[in-house]
Amino acid sequence: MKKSILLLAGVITLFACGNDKEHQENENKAIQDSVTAFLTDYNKKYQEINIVANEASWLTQIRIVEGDSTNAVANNKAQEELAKFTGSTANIEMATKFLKQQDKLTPIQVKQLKAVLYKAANNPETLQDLVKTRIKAETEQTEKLFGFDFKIDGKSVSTNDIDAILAHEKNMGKRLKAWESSKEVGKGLKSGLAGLRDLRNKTVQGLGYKDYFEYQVSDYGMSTQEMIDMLQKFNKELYPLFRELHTYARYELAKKYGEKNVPDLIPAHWLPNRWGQDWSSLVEVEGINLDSALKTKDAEWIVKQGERFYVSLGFPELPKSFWEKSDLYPAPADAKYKKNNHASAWHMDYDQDVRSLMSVIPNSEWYETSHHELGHIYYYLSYSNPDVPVLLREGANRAYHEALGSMMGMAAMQKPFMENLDLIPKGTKTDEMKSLLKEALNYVVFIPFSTGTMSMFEHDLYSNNLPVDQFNKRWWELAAKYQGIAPSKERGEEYCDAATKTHINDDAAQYYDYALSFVLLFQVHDHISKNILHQDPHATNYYGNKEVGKFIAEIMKPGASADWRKLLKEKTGSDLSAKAMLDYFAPLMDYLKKENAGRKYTLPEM
Ligand code: X8Z
Ligand code: ZN
Repeated sequence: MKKSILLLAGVITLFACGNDKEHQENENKAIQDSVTAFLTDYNKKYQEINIVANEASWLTQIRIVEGDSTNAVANNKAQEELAKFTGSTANIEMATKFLKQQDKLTPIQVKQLKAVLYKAANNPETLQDLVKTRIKAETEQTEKLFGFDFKIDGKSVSTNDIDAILAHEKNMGKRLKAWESSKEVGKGLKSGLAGLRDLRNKTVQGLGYKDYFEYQVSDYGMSTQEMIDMLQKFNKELYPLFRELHTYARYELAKKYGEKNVPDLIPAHWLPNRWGQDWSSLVEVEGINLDSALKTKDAEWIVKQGERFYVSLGFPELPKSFWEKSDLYPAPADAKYKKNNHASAWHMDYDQDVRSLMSVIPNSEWYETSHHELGHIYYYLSYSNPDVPVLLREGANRAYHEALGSMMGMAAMQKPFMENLDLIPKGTKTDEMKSLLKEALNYVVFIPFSTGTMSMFEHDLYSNNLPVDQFNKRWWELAAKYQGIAPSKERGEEYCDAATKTHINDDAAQYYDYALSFVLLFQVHDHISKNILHQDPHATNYYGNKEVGKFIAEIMKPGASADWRKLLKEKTGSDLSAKAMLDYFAPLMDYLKKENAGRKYTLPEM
């Protein structure tokens, strides 16, 4: 008897459970349907408005004509429209309301709703006037930066001209002039930067972010402190090697320029890059001279070669419109306009309209950069598929977007790859340690710049409200501390050397993306080399390997619908870590210690 009562109770419970479950499922379905309706509409409008906004923005970057504000005015209007939509109170309220029931929604719905709120925070309707002012200030800043007429001895020069001087010129006077000329643009950007800092902070404070730095970092699902800790960790891990490189560079540069005194801090104009972020052209590896090999090619070959590489891995050819609509080469010297001289990749319509803005000339810098930009382009194309809603057509995180193209650029500069392309004769005997040194002067040297000088400056700027009369002082304090470099003479507050770096103006509070991307790219490269190619990570040839292509495409395809941490673990078996990068450069430590024996180290041991 008892048994049957129990049994009956069980049946009733089960029945009730079934009912409950069904009820719950119906309720969830109803909510999910309303969310789908909202998101379908949002995605469609977001895409439409972005097409107009991107087109307007594109024009302001490829054609900057002094005294002609047509493009700027049109751009401001288009950006305002986009801001009006993304920041609309109605959209914020809907997304917030739906997110209150997030346990009833699908993960991809939750991700999209969060993306709606994230985008809204940059443009809240409640702060419409502020947003409008910020948009105008941003357009003005970009025009000033890229409309600037760089001059040496009164003669206009391009940034490519300046870079060539810094890469090759041995005459110190000429180097200094080129470097100083490259910093003139900062003067006119200082007040704009201070204004933008305030406007950017105030807009995101509207939706509860402490400041713009915190806002940008939150895109990784991290707090400011977590990001700073991670950056410092990576910098610390690479520091012993950087310290050796710094010592090596001081002595080698002094030798190269015939300077008897080896300075404690490297004079900024001694270095082959305007910001000292890449010192690789300091070393030449006998037998591998990519720059001279590329002299026999033209600029178009460089970009086409990038495409051939991706196609060889199984990626599609670039859409015809890429070639028709991109702006890939420098403006002619006598052009009546200027263009943005920094490389970028554009996803115009969140679908197949992809473009790149570059100023490619046939040298190793642009060879690498072309691979980098095409990495963005193939990422765009990969996630533009029906499984990824428009709102999530972004990288798994921003660092992924930077990493994959940079990885292809690095792979395209390894010896077996270049032999395969006949960029160097097959069977060339080379000094492998020298090659590794050259690579370290690029990838390792970049870490203190990106984690330190750039990121700490922007953290000070946005989170600590750095006073405008300390911008330049702080910039050089950080450059000394992290990069071990210094200007040749005191640079007062009339300058704003930080603002000569593109990203400080138009990609604010995001430069750590690149630091993380370098760490990430070595992690992914390590996996590809060892587990797919079964080759030494120092000497790989990705070319034509469809397995490698498949692996990269699998990372790209889900875009931001993937959780970046899970994806990394799934794909490489580890969390984000500098281990692969450290392993890669480990053989250099002993070599450099020997080279540096008897030399004075001027960076602290730490
Ligand atoms: O800005 C870039 C890319 C933009 S898509 C060309 N990079 C950083 C820089 O130039 O400062 C690539 C690596 C570092
Ligand atoms: Zn990039």
